[in-house]
Amino acid sequence: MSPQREEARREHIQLHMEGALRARDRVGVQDFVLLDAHTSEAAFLDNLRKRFHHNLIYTYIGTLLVSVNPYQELGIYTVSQMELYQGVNFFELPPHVYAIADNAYRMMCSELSNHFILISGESGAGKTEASKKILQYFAVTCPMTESLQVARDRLLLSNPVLEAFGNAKTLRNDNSSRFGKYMDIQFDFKGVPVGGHIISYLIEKSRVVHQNTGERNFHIFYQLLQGGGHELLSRLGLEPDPQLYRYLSQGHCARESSIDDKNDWKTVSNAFSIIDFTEDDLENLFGIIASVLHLGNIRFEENPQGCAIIPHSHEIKWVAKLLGAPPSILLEALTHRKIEAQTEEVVCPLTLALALYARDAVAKAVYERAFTWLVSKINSSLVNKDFTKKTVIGLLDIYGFEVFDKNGFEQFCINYCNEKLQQLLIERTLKAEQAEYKLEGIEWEPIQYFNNKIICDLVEERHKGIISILDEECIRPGPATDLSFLEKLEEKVGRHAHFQTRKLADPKGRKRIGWMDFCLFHYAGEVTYCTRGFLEKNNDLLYRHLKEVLCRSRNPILSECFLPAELKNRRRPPTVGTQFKNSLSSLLEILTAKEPSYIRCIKPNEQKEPSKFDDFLIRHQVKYLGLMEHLRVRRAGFAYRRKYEHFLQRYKSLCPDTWPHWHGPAAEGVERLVKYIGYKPQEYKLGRTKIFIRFARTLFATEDAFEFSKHQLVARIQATYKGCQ
Ligand code: AOV
Ligand code: MG
Repeated sequence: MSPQREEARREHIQLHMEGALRARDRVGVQDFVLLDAHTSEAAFLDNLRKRFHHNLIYTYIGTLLVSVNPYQELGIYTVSQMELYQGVNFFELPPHVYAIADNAYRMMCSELSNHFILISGESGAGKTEASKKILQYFAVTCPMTESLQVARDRLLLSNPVLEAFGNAKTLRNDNSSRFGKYMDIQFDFKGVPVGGHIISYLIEKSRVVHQNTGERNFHIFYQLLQGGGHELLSRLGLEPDPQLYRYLSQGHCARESSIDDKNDWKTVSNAFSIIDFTEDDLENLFGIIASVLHLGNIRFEENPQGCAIIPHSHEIKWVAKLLGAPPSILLEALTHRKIEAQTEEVVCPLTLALALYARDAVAKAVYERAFTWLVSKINSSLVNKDFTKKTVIGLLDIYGFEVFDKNGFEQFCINYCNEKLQQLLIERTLKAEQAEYKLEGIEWEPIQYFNNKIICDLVEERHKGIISILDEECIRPGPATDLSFLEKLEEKVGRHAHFQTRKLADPKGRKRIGWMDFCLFHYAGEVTYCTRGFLEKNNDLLYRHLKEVLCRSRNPILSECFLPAELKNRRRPPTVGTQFKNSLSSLLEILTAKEPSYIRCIKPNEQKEPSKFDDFLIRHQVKYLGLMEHLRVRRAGFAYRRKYEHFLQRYKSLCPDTWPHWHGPAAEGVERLVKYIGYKPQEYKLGRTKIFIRFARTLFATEDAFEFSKHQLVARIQATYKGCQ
């Protein structure tokens, strides 16, 4: 670090320390642990509110970061801010997402361990923004070689591309992630970012064909129309006005003042050129995007026999051209269905409703597969084979918990995913922490918390959970419907404490109406789901006839995505619910093998407005995120723990008794060591196999001392402790 930077940092720290006490009453404390011993929920909120009104959006609970979305640019993400946080002990500076990133990075470098940063919170709380800030932090502050600059740029630029294809405006968030994303950033042994890998989870493909009022389709459609330019659009047979396309105008907000599609197109085009996409790749990709828009505009009519026909061929011609299929075959596949009858195949015409279903199914399928292709293409540009020994920091940014007036299969999956992540957090913090104290023989007063495992089980348990019941209905011979699915739910999980069904009467209250809801009491609140569409979306059926057309497509992306082997495979693929369940379970395996850091994001108001702190809304989030329980465990517990052997190995040079060798039991060595360097009895406890350190700052001070020269060692450590008391 340059002397100037060091100087600037020290000045900042001093100012911060001096101001801290004076400011405490006015702006709150930066770590909830510093609040009075029996902090009430009101005091917790008060602290959050004070800080928020002073634009201090970050607060710690120990090492967990709580972040409140400011809905305004605060100027706290500059390069000089990044430099300030680089290599600094966690609690020296005000809380920041950069401190979390830096801490994970430093731990990774010093212990050669793998880490992940889990960012959670409801829709619009600021997860995606936080994950972008972290990536930028690494890009700016990590050491870099000239040859690896491209790898770094690709990592950064994968974001705008994936957001264009995977994010959309919803009622909750103008840039809502409609897919889950886990990104490993890979580092070499010097801490240089050398590559990455992305795993995507269940994109909300129903959005391709339908959006609720006030919502939009995926950004890329609008960007292409607004920014693509005359030449490209005419090659794709498109007009710039999004209102002309049925798939883009159902939400009645194709043009949105907060979104600059034209400018975003420029960012995405630039990103594409750096992530190694060829002109052909892009032409084929946009061909697929355009084909979806043309598909949406295909109109069907009914002939006297009640069969669907397509009266105008304009759109069919474009779809056929862009998907690389003969128009007549495509036309037949959109209006007919092949059915296997014993030894032969019979072709029968589709009704109007089925033809509409088939059309939408193609649009969804090609978009979904193009998205998967996009992710794997980005991954191949992020691969770095030159580095075999790598450590990683994983960033998880998923769709947040969401509740709308009407919630369907998509919300069910998204909220289930959030339940699983909450469960991971509970397992790894509240539960594991308390279990460890018990195991290590540390005296401990158990702290009660709500364990949402019961809800996860309700959704995913084999043979008994909602997904299994749904799957059973999907494969059951005979007429299964969304209604019969609901009846099965009532029968099998109807008495579960977190489940309820409501048979709704029509507004006049005379007769039962055909659709019904069920209600889940999620950890984050009650959500009523409408079962309409559950079976269809879980089955995700694409008629064989259409699959054949896509498997023979001359669009190279599609021919990569739809392999002929799919046609031969007569076995039913796993349902969407089961696939999602399995992919979440592998995600949890990936995460379980790594060291965690947590960021809990809070949404301050529903109106997306700056400076508006909605007490009711925030109290609800504080409650369901379990922040009070975290605080209690953190306050009563220990910020850090190390195996005696590891602790001794690292810090033995700090004490003449243990340096250069300690021959007795490691536990005794550690005891001598910490007494020598002046740990106060209340600062630590000795367990069966580990030392437990109550405050992170104690460990940081020890770490500082370790890095300091041996001559200055004792003086420095004593001074540090004086400062801490
Ligand atoms: P999300 O990822 O948590 O929602 P985002 O990260 O997309 O939420 O944040 C929503 C919007 O809030 C952003 O588009 C910004 O306008 C604003 N915002 C969030 N964080 C900040 C910040 N640190 N500084 C300034 N503005 C911010 V979702 O993907 O819907 O679950 O599914
Ligand atoms: Mg997001």
